[in-house]
Amino acid sequence: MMDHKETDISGTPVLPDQGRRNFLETTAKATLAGAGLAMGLAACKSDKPAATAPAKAAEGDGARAVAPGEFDVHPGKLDSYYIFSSAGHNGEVRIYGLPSGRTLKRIPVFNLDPMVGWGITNESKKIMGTKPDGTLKYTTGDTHHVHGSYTDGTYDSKYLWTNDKLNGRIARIRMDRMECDAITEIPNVQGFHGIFPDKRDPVDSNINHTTRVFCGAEFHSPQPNDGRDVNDPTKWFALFTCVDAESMDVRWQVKVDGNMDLVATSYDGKLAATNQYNTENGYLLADMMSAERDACVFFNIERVEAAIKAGKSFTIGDSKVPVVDGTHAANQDPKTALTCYVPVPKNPHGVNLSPDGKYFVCSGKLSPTATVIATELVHKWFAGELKDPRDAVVAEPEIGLGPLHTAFDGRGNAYTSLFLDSQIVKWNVEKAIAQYKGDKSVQPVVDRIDVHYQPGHTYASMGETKEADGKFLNAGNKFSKDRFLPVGPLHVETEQLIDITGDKMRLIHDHTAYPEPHDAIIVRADVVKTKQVSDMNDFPNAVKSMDDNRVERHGNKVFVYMTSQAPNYGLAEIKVKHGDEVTITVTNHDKVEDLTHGFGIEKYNVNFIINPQETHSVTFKADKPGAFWIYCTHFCHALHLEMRSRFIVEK
Ligand code: K7E
Ligand code: CUA
Ligand code: CA
Repeated sequence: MMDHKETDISGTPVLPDQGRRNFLETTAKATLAGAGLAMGLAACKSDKPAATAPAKAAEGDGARAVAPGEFDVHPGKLDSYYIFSSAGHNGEVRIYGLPSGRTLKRIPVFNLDPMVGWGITNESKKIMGTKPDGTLKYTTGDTHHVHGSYTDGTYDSKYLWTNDKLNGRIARIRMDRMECDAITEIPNVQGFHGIFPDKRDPVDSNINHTTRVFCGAEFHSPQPNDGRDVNDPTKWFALFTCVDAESMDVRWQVKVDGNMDLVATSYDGKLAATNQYNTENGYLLADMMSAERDACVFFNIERVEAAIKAGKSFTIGDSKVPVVDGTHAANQDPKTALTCYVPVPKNPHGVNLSPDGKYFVCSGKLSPTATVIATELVHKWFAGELKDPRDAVVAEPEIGLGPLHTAFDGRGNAYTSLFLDSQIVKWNVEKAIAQYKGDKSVQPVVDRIDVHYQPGHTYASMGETKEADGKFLNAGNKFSKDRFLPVGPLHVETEQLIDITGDKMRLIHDHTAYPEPHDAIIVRADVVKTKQVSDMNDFPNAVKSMDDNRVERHGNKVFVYMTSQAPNYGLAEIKVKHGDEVTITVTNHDKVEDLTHGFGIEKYNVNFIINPQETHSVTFKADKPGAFWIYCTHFCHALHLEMRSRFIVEK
């Protein structure tokens, strides 16, 4: 649309982004070369499928351009999809609407959030975890992946899970409220990266919903990590973990050779897969890249659990979690093996399952390929009917430079993000299989589109379910550079929405994201069911009646019970003594949807909200005498400014 114009519709100069893309590609390669990757990339370069690939897509191609307004969501109209997105080292989970790209919510999880009061209220601190002195154990986190619970192979709108790569924790979000309700710290792991719920019970196939969540660990660490072996990384190893979807308890772990990056699960519940980039067990970058091939490891879940039942497990340090041995050495016989290591080209990244459940695709990263592994053949290997795990590979098309993650449209096409090429490449899985079988006339790559710039994850609407609908694809780009107004050194990131309904991909628009999202899922709006007004009875500490407004003293502990109802707090004044430990519990009696109140105390660092019919509490020390206003921080009423109470701390 803007191809031959120097200004866009508003008269703003348009930058020649194709050149920019090439520039970035060069710098990215130079940077990697500087890190010792020159060899690998030189190989990539010579293997570049340019000769066989169709001409590069020009984003501005007039014939395919998105018409102005084609995907607009007009004021008052609702989006047709939700995106549930990770937020990276911001530690939260975010919700956007599609196709508008509008931000709908930020759900604090591993981070502090004074708007909500996350990490401030007693209820949220209990979920986040505290030290013996009552302060938070961790206040940071790094979310990379968000996945939803499944029933019958598609989202059931019950739970979301996300990982904390930084402190080895898994969090659950209940989707009726879109709030975090549980966080579990996983023992003896570091670099907890990939996460994926199962979709069916591996033993009882009548249980056709999520019961377990699998967690990979990217970094090797001493086992246990109590000061032993700190100077001998050759003794370190990594554990694959299963967490119970309901109780959020850690069920079991598997010791592996190598490491675990991303995770995917089969629809029959029997297999979990994880890609490994460090089969070398290296602890220096050069060592992690020394082997020509790494692996995609498959876990036979039923056998792992049978081995634990049979008592073939051990424990590590203080952890009571049973651990079984999934290393090569302990799993030589396929018929009893817990793990199957399928070799793939060196240092792969994401692993994703096709919506028909037939293929796991490992993206090459350092190799310009994607590796297609047939689910059925992995089962065959475990049955002793396939000699070499590598024989489970049914295709390995060359698709471009720096493949990271793959999404699917449910029509047999895969879409892989190419970090170095700054593109999304569309390729056909069956064509790739035919080519691998020797048919030289087929070309698996069917389309490419430039994205801006350096994409990490790409994901499609309902793409990780049996209901993949092939409508939208999002490219989460790591560099935005010239796509938005500059705002100082830190750029916002670009999420680019792409129409994948036709043969050719079409860029719909850029939306911004505060750094830095990794993976996300796109869920049809009608699937998601939330509740806008809570039930007061769900809060055990609710101050249920206006008559219950009171201050109780037990020694130097003071308990304040109060209500809020626009535009009043139940107590106009709260009196305590200097040095008291004060617990204030507030119940919002307003029943009207969207009528949230805030609760802030001047100079006391207290700030949280109470949604309709909810109850929250805070505990703190009255460590300075004086009079301090409590005020409502959340706009609720014409008399919102007058909604106040006095907190009196007597000398
Ligand atoms: Cu590729 Cu952590 Cu899913 Cu980032 S990971 S992009
Ligand atoms: Cu209550 Cu503002
Ligand atoms: Ca490697």
